[in-house]
Amino acid sequence: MTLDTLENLLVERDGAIATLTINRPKVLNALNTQTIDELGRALLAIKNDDGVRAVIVTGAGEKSFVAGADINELAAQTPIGGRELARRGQRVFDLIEHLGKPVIAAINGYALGGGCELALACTVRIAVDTARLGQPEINLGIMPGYGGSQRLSRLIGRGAALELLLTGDQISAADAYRLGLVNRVVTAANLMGEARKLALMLASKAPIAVRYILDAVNRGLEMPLPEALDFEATLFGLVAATDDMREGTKAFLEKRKAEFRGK
Ligand code: CO8
Repeated sequence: MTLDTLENLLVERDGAIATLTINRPKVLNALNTQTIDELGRALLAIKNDDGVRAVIVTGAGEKSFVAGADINELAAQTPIGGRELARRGQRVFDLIEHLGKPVIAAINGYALGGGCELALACTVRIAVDTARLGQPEINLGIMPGYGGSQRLSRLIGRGAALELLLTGDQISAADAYRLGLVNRVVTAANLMGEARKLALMLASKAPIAVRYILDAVNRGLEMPLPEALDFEATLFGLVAATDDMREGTKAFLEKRKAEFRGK
C-alpha cells in the first residue's frame, strides 16, 4: 500500500489484518474533509488488496473513537457545499459497508455523530466499557448526514433510533449493547486484543463465502424478500463452485482443519 502521505490516518498492516487509526486526537479525532478523503484512499487500497482479509478501525488516544464531523467545517457550510460534503462522506462509508471484507469498529471512547455513523457502517462493533455513543446533531440544529438516520434505524429499529436521533442523548456502552448498537463491550485493556482476535478469526474463513455473506445481508436487506432470496440462491450457487467449498467439505469429512485459499 502506498499511503505514506496520509496525515490524519495511520495505516498498519499485520499479515492479513489492516488497522486504520483516525489520528486527530487534539480534536477527539473529528472527521474533517481531509480525513474523510484519506480514509477513502486507504479503503480503496485495502479493497483491491486480496492479502487483506479483515480490517480494524479505531481512534487515536484514549478518549475518543471519533467525536463527529469537524464542527469548524460544518459551521461554514452552504446548502450546495453541505450536500456535497455529506455525499462525499457517505461514499466513503458505503465503501466500508461494501468492502467485501469484514470491518471491525474498535470503539475506544466517544463515538458521536459522524463517529457513530462510521461505526454503523462497519460489520461488527466492539466498544470499551467507558465509550459514549450517540447522534447529537440535533443539538447543533442539524441532522446526521453520513448515513446515521438510515443505518441506525435499520440496525436498532425505528423507535430506538428516533429516540436517539431526536434527543441527541449520549448513551453508555452498556445501553448501546442492550439496543444492539454494539456487539460486545470490553475493558480498555482488552479492546484491541479482542478486535485483533476477532479479525484473525474472520480472516481465516473462506474469503469468497465471507464476501457473499456480507453482500447477501447488506444488499439483500435493501431488496423485497422474494428478490433477496433469489439473490441468496444465486450467491449460494456461485460459492458452491469454489475450491474453498470443496476444501471445506473435504476437510470436515477428513476430520481436519480446512485451509481456505480464496479460490
Ligand atoms: N469537531 C471539531 N472539534 C471538536 C469536535 C468536533 N466534532 N469534538 C471535539 N472537538 C474539539 C473541542 O473543540 C476541543 O478543542 P479545544 O481543545 O481546541 O477547545 C477538543 O476537541 C477537546 O474537546 P472538549 O474540550 O470538548 O472535550 P470534553 O471532554 O469536554 O468533551 C465531547 C468531549 C463531549 C465529545 C465534546 O467535545 C463534544 O460534545 N464534541 C462534539 C460532539 C458532537 O456534537 N459531534 C457531532 C458533530 S456533527 C456530525 O458529526 C455530523 C455528521 C454528518 C455530517 C455530514 C455533512 C458533513
